[in-house]
Amino acid sequence: MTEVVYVGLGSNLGDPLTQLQRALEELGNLPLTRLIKCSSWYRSAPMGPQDQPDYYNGVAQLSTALEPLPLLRALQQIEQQHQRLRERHWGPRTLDLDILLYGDQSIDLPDLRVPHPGLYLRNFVLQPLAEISPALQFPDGSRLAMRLENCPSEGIVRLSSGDICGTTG
Ligand code: PH2
Ligand code: MG
Ligand code: MG
Repeated sequence: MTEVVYVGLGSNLGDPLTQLQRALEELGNLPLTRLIKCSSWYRSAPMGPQDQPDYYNGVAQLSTALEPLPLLRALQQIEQQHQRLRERHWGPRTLDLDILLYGDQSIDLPDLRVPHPGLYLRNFVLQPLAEISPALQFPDGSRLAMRLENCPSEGIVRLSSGDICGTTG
């Protein structure tokens, strides 16, 4: 069984755009997984502690036969390859990979909650998501367009335009 999965990418340390671009390649190289679409990159002020650099964020759409927990472990392994250190909650990081949506499943495990619990409050996730899947509906039946309308749009800038995967169609 393959599922369509959305992964949020974020970085604010160590040449963030290079980290993110490399991470996309690594996502595409995961076993049983194909990278389908990616958003533009967005720059935004940090949510949480303000004494850290601005973040760069984007969203990738994957098709995968990895189950949720094996996918989570694989994403954590990629984060480790980027010398990610876990120092403080919402602190700066070289690479953050979050499972945002896994098909239309709701998952509530000690290590993994899907949809991502912060999803509806984060313009740096909803905006790139809307760029690649504007008609998306969440597992609770709510629509992305409605969630976007209810999320503040301040402080976020879209950087590149078009498809950063380097694929067409
Ligand atoms: N991630 C965090 C904490 N704060 N702020 C922005 N703008 N973007 C992020 O990805 C982000 C954040 C923890 O995951
Ligand atoms: Mg995160
Ligand atoms: Mg994370």
